[in-house]
Amino acid sequence: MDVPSGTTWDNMSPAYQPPEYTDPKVFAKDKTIDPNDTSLWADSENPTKVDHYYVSYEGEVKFDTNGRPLNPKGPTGISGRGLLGKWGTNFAADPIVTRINSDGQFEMITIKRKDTGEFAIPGGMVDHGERVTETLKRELGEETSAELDFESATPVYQGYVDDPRNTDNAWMETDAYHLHLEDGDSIVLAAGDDADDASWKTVDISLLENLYASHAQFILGAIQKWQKRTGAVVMPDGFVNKNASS
Ligand code: RP5
Repeated sequence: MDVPSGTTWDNMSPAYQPPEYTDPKVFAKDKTIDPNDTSLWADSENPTKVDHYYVSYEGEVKFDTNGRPLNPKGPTGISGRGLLGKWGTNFAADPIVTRINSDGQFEMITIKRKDTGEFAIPGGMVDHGERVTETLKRELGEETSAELDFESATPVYQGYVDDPRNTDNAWMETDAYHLHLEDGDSIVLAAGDDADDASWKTVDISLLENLYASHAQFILGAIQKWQKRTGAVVMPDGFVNKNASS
C-alpha cells in the first residue's frame, strides 16, 4: 500500500488500513514454542509478551491501541513484522572496513546480499546480550572470513536503517563502525553462507548509488570523519587526494 511521503502517525488518513504480513518463517522461529531451543529467534506473536524492552535510537517508542510498537519514521504501508523477527526495533551492527589500494583508490569490504542481490556492508543482527563490537567482529567473520577486531573502531552512525524489510511494527536500526586498515592488502576474503560474494570494492559514486538500504549514508559518514582525521580527501571516482585539506 502506497503511503504519501511526509505521512506520520499523527497526520495519516483515518482510513489507513495496511495489509498485514508476517512471514511464515518468522512464526516458525517463535522462541516461545520452546524456550530451551536456542535456534529459535523470533518474538511471540503477541507484542505484549516479548523478552526485550521496546527501545529505539530514534526516541521513545510509541504503540497503537493493540500494544503494537509503531515505526518511528511513520507508516510504511504494511503492518505486522514482515520478515523481521522482533516487534519494534531489530538491532544490527555494520562493520565498514576500508583501505587504500595500490592504485591509490579508497576501497571497502562489501558483500553481495543473497536476498536482494545488492552490494552491502557485511552487517548483521546483534544477538541477545552481545556487545556491538562483538557483533561487528562476528558478522564480518561469518560473511567474509576476515578476522578483525573492532574495539578501537570509530563509531560513525547510530539509528534507523531505511531497510526494505521495515514495516509499521518492526524495523531495523544499526550501529555502524569504521575501521581503516593500513595493511589491508593482506586480508583475503571468502563469502560465507549469507552472501553470494565478498570482495573489496572501490568506494566511488557508482558503488554508493547502488548499495543496499541506507548503507551509503553510513559510509559517507565514515569517509567524512576519516577525512577530518587524516586531511586526505576521497574523490567521487574513489581516488584519494592525500595532499588536500578537507
Ligand atoms: C541492515 O540489515 C543493517 O544495516 C545490516 O546491514 C543488515 C542486517 O540484516 P541481515 O544482513 O542480518 O539480514 O538493515
